[in-house]
Amino acid sequence: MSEHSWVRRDCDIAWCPGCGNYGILKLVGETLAELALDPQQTVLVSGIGQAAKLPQYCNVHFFNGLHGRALPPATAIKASNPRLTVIAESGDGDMYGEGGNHFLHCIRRNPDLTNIVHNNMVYGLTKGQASPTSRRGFVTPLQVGGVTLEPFNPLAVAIALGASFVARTYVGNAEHARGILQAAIRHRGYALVDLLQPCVTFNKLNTYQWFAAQTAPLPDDHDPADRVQAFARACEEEPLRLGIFYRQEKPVFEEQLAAYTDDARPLYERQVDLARLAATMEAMR
Ligand SMILES: Cc1ncc(C[n+]2csc(CCOP(=O)(O)OP(=O)(O)O)c2C)c(N)n1
Repeated sequence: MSEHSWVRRDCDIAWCPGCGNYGILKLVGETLAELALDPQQTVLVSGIGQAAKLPQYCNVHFFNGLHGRALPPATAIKASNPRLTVIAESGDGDMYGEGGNHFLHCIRRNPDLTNIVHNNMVYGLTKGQASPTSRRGFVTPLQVGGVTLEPFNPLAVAIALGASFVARTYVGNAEHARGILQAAIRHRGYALVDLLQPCVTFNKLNTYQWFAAQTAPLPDDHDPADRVQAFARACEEEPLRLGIFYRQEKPVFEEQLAAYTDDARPLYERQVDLARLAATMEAMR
């Protein structure tokens, strides 16, 4: 499978020169190739935004849905065919803002999917408004006096909810990011990768230099099985730690569905019993 070109070379890419998304696209392509995944069995799912365009630049099955709504279809795709590798990816606004409710409850469901969040701390597509992860004081055309809100802390929230895999990495550290993406995709259960990424056009605060100075690996003695330690480190802001904060094995959503109790065949392989469906509809009239 290694000869499959995961990244398309036959389309124009609508990202600004220097955008961190180019690095993420390269990383995703390299990681899928290194894991030797079958392109026919791999699905990318995204919402709306610059980050959410990524699946369109890949040679892969994808579903590009509504703003903030990547996780529900990703969960459904995995449930209807658990053999697929499902990756939901989008921006920080899409996943933590408009999609915040789905983010919380997807963690509780624990479907076996990877959730890559391109975290550039800004709404890029709509030209630079503050996102949930924007830092305090960040001045935008809308937040003219600077952001006054406390930034949303996705790692701390995910750990508090008992997410089964929680990691942060930075696109400027490709080797680290590749390792994290591999581990997240291999992990069985919901895996959050908060992937820090500069927006060179609309975020002049959180630049490549800022991320390089502001990030540092988790200490060598960090134990990803220790939830309290993971939570404490997720709450640190200076530096922003990189690595696998927390990891645990727990039952996955699709495995527990009643539809799979007596029948292991994926839902999409089954015939709908039209007579039974008609009777159910009739009973509801
Ligand atoms: C319900 C709804 N609200 C708002 C919008 C407008 N909108 C589209 S993309 C976007 C922000 C995207 O930001 P982010 O998810 O951080 O991704 P980025 O563009 O920075 O990669 C917004 C507000 C929309 N399309 N739908």
